[in-house]
Amino acid sequence: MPEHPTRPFRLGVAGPVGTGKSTVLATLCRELSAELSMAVVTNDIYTDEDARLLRAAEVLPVERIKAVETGACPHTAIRDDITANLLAVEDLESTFAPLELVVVESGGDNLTATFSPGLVDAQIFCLDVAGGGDVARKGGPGIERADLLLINKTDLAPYVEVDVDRMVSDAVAVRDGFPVLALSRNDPASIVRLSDWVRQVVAGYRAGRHVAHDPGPMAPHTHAHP
Ligand SMILES: Nc1nc2c(ncn2[C@@H]2O[C@H](COP(=O)(O)OP(=O)(O)OP(=O)(O)O)[C@@H](O)[C@H]2O)c(=O)[nH]1
Ligand SMILES: [Mg+2]
Repeated sequence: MPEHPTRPFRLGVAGPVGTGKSTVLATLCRELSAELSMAVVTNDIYTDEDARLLRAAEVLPVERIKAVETGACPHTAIRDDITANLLAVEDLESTFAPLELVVVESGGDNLTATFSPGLVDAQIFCLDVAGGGDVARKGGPGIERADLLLINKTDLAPYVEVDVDRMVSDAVAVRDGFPVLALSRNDPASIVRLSDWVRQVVAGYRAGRHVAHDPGPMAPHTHAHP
């Protein structure tokens, strides 16, 4: 546990493709960058599309947004070999010292990808209602043990016939006390709850109370091609 943290708090945002991770980063920058000195790192497989999206949204000065092109399955760069991400984070931390919060977006992966605790101090796992009301029941390390689980895009629930309350309670049931938050970029109250959660973990980190924990890896597997 860091008694006197000497570097900024590092927060990861992971989750399946298109669940709203970049939008969550943009929201956090909008809500928190006036009170916390921030920078972000995005991960894409082949492009810097997410970084360009965030730069275009003008949520942070462009030079505080760095892209890592993983060239491989996103989980590789956030858990198996975190070197490229650590270099990007450390580069931002030294260029813009003293930063207070660095947010790292994983490339969109499947339900199994989580950050190494060597890269981030806490992680958010992002699902959305459009992925289906039963996803929260499917489990996996991110859904069960990320520091915060988001059930995102709740404004779409009526269109995809998903019961948000049910999805949240399904998630709560598999999370052993870890928090769950229903979120929509169109719901200001939910954005306040998300921002307050981040404020609270950053404050705990600064006070030396934050204990990073590992949601655990995906099941062993290989990437061999015939
Ligand atoms: N209706 C609605 N759409 C949203 C919300 N958040 C994000 N979106 C939309 O969902 C799509 C995907 O959002 P992104 O933030 O790019 O998702 P992502 O998880 O970063 O996507 P990848 O990085 O490609 O995995 C975009 O069209 C967003 O505009 C939300 O709260 N409500
Ligand atoms: Mg994205």
